[in-house]
Amino acid sequence: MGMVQTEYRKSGAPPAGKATFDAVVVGAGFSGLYMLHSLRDRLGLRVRVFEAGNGVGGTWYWNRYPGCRCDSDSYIYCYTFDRHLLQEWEWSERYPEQDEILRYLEHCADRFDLKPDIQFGTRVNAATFDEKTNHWEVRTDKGDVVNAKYLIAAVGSLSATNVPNFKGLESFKGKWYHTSQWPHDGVDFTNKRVAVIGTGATAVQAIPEIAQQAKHLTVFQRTPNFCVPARNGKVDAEVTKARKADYDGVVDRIKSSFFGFELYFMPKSVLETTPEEREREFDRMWDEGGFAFWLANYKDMFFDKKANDVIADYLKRKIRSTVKDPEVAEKLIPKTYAYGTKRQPLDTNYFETFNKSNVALVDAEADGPIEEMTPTGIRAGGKEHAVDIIVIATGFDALTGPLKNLGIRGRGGQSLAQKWEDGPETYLGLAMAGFPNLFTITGPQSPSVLSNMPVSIEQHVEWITDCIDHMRRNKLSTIEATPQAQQLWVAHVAEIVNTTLMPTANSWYMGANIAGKPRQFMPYLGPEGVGGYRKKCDEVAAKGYEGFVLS
Ligand code: NA7
Repeated sequence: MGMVQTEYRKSGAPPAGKATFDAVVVGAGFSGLYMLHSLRDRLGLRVRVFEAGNGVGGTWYWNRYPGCRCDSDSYIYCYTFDRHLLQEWEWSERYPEQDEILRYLEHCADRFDLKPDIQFGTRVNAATFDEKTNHWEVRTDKGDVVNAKYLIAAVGSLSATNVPNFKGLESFKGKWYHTSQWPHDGVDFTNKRVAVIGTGATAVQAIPEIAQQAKHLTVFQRTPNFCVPARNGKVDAEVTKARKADYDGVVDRIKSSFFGFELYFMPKSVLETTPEEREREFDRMWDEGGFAFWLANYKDMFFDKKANDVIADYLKRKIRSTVKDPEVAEKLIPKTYAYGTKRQPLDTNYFETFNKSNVALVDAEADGPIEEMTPTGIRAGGKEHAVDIIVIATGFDALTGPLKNLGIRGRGGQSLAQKWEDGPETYLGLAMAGFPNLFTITGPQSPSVLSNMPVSIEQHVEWITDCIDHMRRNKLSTIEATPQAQQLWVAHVAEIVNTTLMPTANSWYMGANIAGKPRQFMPYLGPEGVGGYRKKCDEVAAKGYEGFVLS
């Protein structure tokens, strides 16, 4: 292992005078770690990874807020490429906490000896394609200038922090924290008056935990969410044993499934069921916890508003029966979008938390939106709420944000950020016309955030590795998506999603959470989910990289 100089390297014509690599990978989370391992140890390439954090882990390095854990079941939220690793690693719970997932990724980095090829504490801020040498010149905030034949963005889909431009935030005399940039030594909420802004998946995890510690908690809600219980806990030893005995089967099933889970829609319309029958099914999914309610419900949930209303009604009744104050319950019930069209948060005592005497809800609609931060708190709807700490759980500039931040310039000096001003355009969510030898792992217009991420990450890493191997074997210097193939893919992504209810919500999938961001549904949804998408990518490769120009 380690850095290997290859015959391939010698056959290229890298510019002289700068450190040169076969590939630069940006990011050392789930995707960057596997990409490094795959290119270096399978193909023998010389790879440099740049990582902004001071350690591996990506999402799991940055997001350390109380209650932070994974919403995918642990037995499938991991690498599957190494069967020994799968057998040896023991997860402590159904949904492990952030520090356990980080320990897992640390373990993987050590197990595969990845750290020597990762430069930590270094952010890539420019990457320019040189048309004379067919190499990328990559620059970092630490002053590095390196060249590489391939540039691979392993920057994650939810890594560009969104701190809204709250008026007066700089005047606030207390402490404020965004959940995705949490202090490593934690935050002590004891005896503090705390505000949480946001009620997305992050806040839904954090609020019950913070409410237990804080003297008082005020939650500022812009849009309420449909939540389903996570039902976290120890996994039965027999279940774990059976899964380990059948890991090949598990891996095959998640790879060919719709969302990368062992979850399957019920092949029936909810409108064809009797109230008793569907209530039984809803109870079963509710009791099962996790994403079953969202991703294994009646098949017409995402297509038919009438069907969706029937399903949403069950969740609304759950909120009403859990939250004791009817006025608060009404504020917590979503009314402006169809169920499932925003990311499903999984909760542990979220709605119950609003029954606590130290917790208050300020709803933008009923009570008035946040107007400004003052030196001592937050003013919303004309009323000042005095707090000592503000927790900003306002999410991310999803999918396109992390890529636009890299300062990428392709052919003719074309800036990716400018090119995407009206929304992303990619081929397969993997590559872009005008940006040769650049690959994006779980980029926009791939299943990405609409799937169990490690499944999609492994698929992309393996596809990119095979592609680079093909380039190497055929002594090719560039691969680039054609504008035609890209146009067709963008149209296909839109056409499929427009048959669903998904674009009707103001979700971060649509870019609606960021002021001024173009409204375009960014992940790729179907028609056969991640399984069908995988087949499509494999077909493209089998046809000699159809839709790409190789030279
Ligand atoms: P989300 O899901 O984007 O949630 C952010 C929350 O913050 C959401 O409730 C937003 O309301 C709210 N928000 C955003 N901007 C503002 C402003 N300006 N004022 C008030 N409230 C605001 O981010 P999360 O971190 O919870 O989750 C992101 C993903 O990470 C999650 O889905 C998992 O995949 C992992 P909105 O709904 O936009 O009206």
